[in-house]
Amino acid sequence: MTDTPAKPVLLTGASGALGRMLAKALTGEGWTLRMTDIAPFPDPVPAGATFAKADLNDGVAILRLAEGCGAIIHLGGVAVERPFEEILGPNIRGLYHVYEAARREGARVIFASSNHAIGFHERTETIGADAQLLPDGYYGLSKAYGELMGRMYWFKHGVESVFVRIGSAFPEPKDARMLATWLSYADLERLMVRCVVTPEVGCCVVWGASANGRMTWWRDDARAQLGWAPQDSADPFARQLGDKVSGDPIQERYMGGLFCGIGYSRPAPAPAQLFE
Ligand code: 15L
Repeated sequence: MTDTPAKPVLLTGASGALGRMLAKALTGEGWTLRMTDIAPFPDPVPAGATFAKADLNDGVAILRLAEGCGAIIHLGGVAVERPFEEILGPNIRGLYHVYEAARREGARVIFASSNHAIGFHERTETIGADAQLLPDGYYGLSKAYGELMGRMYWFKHGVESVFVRIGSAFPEPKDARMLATWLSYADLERLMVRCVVTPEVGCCVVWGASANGRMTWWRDDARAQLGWAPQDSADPFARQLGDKVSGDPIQERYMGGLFCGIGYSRPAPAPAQLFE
């Protein structure tokens, strides 16, 4: 049994894979969840939770859903690289609605950011949470924008945020890149708990990756402040996945992998020294 938040927690993107997992896990801990998604919730709604279908574009709906909530775990929006027009509504305008609701309620936002906000850093680098944002597409750009929005709401309105730069949250790692970036569901759940129940978080970044031996890319984040340390590791999958690489030099060069290669049209890769 973990600490139980005093107020309900709004969970956006509840019908996605991570939302469904967290809905089950957090209600299992006795949390009161208000869940929402544009898609119907595919499972039976767990005891302690309610579900309301809503579009992140609908600011009034988001304000109503957030009423009385102490925290918003914001997983909603487009979760893969897509054309700009598809990202704009859910990920940019929707995020504004989430932050406005948080401001009105005095709620904390736990924003599911992504490694794709920094995807064009090279895999040979080790970067801290304050490294330059280098989004690898429109999706990554929406995550970078979300972090900046959260920063503005903290400095201007005192809205607290944790930006969780999720690596690859799947039941199991799927390829050699994920031997570095994998975040187990159990580590993600424990992280979300700490993000909500830690008394003061200010506005901070945490890298969402398990304790993978190959995770040499990311360091210096807010995990100690949050009291979180990953417990799982992709290492047992190294033998079966070590050779599972794309063969594409762009994907293999940069942290963002596949997303970096989508629509890539530079004749030659960007020289790294320009970004130092
Ligand atoms: C993400 O942000 C995506 O939502 C997910 O589908 C994966 O592609 C993941 O990043 C990743 O980089 O592995």
